Amino acid sequence: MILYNIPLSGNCHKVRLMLRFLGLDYQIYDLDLGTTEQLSEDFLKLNPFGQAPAINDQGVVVRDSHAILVYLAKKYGGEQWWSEDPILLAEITSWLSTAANELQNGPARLRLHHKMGRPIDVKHATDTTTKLLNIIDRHLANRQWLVADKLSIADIAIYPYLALAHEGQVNLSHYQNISAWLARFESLPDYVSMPGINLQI
Ligand SMILES: N[C@@H](CCC(=O)N[C@@H](CS)C(=O)NCC(=O)O)C(=O)O
Repeated sequence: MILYNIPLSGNCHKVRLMLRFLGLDYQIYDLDLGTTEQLSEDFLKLNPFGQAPAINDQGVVVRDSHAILVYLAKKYGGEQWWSEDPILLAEITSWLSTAANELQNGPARLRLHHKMGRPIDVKHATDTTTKLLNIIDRHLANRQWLVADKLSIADIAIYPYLALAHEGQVNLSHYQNISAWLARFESLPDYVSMPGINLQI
């Protein structure tokens, strides 16, 4: 399997984590952003949106971090990461949507701004972040993991941009349940970090 990757991308880190947790063999292909390789004709054939991550699994091409998590869970992971129960499946999917929406438009966007200098609507991203963090912190008050009290792709989808939130000048110290969940996640066997993550453990 080949992972088309951007080293500093939290979205790519979701896939790197999942591949490690599943113990799968893979090669990393780092896209050269300096030459806008993500917009090259060859890469646009794999992902017309010109974004990483994408994978090529023996000819099966999947783009988008959440679609890749679903694919890997269903193909290689099974029920431990996923669920066939309609209610639990809906809950997992709701967190994948939160990762693609509020997490991306809140903490990830603030990181883009403060770390990479991208112009954004800071107030909107900050308000989105505050609302999101309060919701997740309350949700984690009486559970270890986001869904059904077991680790799933929901946790993997949410993890990187919360662990990187400090790079967007977001202070998580008063969100005690989130901090405990980050530490729990980072204690998992086969956990792998990325540049920018300050481990909570
Ligand atoms: N919805 C996509 C978003 C992917 C995305 O935004 N990728 C960024 C890196 S985090 C990217 O490829 N940026 C390069 C560009 O847009 O030129 C996913 O979850 O995979």
